Amino acid sequence: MSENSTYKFVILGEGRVGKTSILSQYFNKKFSEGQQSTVNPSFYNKKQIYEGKEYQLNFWDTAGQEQFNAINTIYYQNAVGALLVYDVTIPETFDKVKNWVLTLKEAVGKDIIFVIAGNKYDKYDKSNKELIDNNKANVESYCQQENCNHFYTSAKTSFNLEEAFNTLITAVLKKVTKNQNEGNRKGRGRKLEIKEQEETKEKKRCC
Ligand SMILES: Nc1nc2c(ncn2[C@@H]2O[C@H](COP(=O)(O)OP(=O)(O)OP(=O)(O)O)[C@@H](O)[C@H]2O)c(=O)[nH]1
Ligand SMILES: [Mg+2]
Repeated sequence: MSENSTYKFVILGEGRVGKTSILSQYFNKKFSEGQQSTVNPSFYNKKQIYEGKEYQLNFWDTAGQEQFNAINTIYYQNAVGALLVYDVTIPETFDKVKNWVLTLKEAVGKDIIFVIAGNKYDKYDKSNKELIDNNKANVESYCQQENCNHFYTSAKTSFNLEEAFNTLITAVLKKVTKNQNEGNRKGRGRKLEIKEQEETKEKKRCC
């Protein structure tokens, strides 16, 4: 049986937090101040070599607006990893991330690997500093409790995007290869057992 080498990732978060902009910057090095709200989900593909093997990673962009939430559930089925995005200048969008985590775990399983991105960090200035800093302890304690990584990002300047994606991709591929290796070992173990049983039978027949 051939091993799976295509994996699905999703990017989730409240409307207008910057999901499409993050993907557009990371994959196409493009940023638009006038980015339109996503209506139809689409995906970006990335080829990734990990431990000498090639993987196809598909990153699905979804619409964050409430009216599309029912549609979203279809898109995150079978996902192995997720980038959860909030807008650092709107702390309530971080509370929505917590809801997404619950929904995601329910739909995909509690082992789903996710990274949280506090996006629009380029807006960290005098007017937003206090707001962002005040929410930091809340974010950190949640990430500690959930054992996940958090990055401040900017789709505008591409700040920390490589780091966030690399962390997510590496964690997923590490888990996937570990599962595959364990599966192979079990498979080989079973084959050995069967062979031994057959040899015993052969011996019984011959003598
Ligand atoms: N300054 C700044 N603006 C950003 C950043 N990321 C996105 N934006 C702006 O925020 C707005 C919304 O960005 P989108 O990428 O469309 O957000 P989205 O999460 O995909 O929104 P939906 O598709 O409606 O769910 C756009 O005007 C972007 O230009 C960022 O890192 N910094
Ligand atoms: Mg979008």
